[in-house]
Amino acid sequence: MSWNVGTKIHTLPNASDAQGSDFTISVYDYYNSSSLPSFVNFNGDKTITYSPLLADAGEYILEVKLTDGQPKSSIYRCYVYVTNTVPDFSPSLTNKNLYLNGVPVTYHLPPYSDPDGTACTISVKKIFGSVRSSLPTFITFADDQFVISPGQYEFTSIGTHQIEVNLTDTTNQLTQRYFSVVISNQSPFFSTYPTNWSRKLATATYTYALPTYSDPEGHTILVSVYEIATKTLPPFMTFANDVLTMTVLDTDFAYQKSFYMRAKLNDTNQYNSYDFTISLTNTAPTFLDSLQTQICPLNGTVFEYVLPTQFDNEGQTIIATTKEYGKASLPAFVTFDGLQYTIAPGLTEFQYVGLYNIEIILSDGNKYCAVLPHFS
Ligand SMILES: [Ca+2]
Ligand SMILES: [Ca+2]
Ligand SMILES: [Ca+2]
Repeated sequence: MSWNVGTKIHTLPNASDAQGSDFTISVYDYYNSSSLPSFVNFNGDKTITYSPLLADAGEYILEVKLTDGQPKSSIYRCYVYVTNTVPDFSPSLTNKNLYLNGVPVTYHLPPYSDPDGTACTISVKKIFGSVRSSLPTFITFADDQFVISPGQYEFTSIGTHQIEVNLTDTTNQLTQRYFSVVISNQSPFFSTYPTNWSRKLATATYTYALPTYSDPEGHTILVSVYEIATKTLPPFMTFANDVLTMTVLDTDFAYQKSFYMRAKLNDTNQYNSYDFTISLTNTAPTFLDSLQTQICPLNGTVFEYVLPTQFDNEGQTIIATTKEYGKASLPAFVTFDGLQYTIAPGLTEFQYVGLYNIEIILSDGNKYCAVLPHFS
């Protein structure tokens, strides 16, 4: 028979002798025929009582001998197993995951017991590989309960911590169970992705506000913005209070391009980066109306041709220059003051009769357009 500790009564079957003689029953230890194990009691009749202590756990063989006083006897063997079972938890331990948000997490161990009914004691360790040490300072254990309480800024606590729980019954039967504490931190983030931005290169002060942002654990967020290529801000930009301020002149042609920018949100442990572009554009000046071919009869008249209005989208100063197309200057009978032509061939200057292609270039100092009015 086999059982955990505790009293058990074993009643032997009825016995008889073929000749009807009186007979006696004796019970003894197979290994020591002069005695019984200390926890076994036989009443001389049919009852064997087992009252083992935990210290008696083990395997035993008893022999039961029937004898009628004659040399003949019958011997029966009885196998006895006294067991001592380790204590354990039910249900098993569970892992604990938490974020570094300053809110303590408690973990009460599940119920535990020793099937043999003895009291259990618990000790806990941190285990790393085969190295055991006391619990980290941010984990305390008392009254079967863990309190996991890393400070909101205790970034050194981030990671996986393996905890060993040693459950021991009064006979030092040990069960080791494990669970892990995983402490995580998340990076701050923008509510919406920063948008690309483009404006004209006018004399202006522009602002670009970053989207709102937050940190899942409520950490303080450091915000920085810089040009990716130079790791700093271009000279015309400043950044304060989540706003980029850009102060440009319409003649800052060096800034007429796209700046590849990065905004970084950092809780000093985790960060997120967001890339966007800041662009300043410039377009060439134009005439608001088309130019007209001028036909000037050689009759001694002085003709004037006032050009249409010139316009630059960015408001830059427009410089108009002109010459005969393919030549270095205007024809000798034409003069230009920036806004109008004066065409004054002399009455008898027959050598000027013909078609002249005149080129005008409008420049804002950076971009220009060229048009060809015709005089004839
Ligand atoms: Ca036990
Ligand atoms: Ca965080
Ligand atoms: Ca322009």
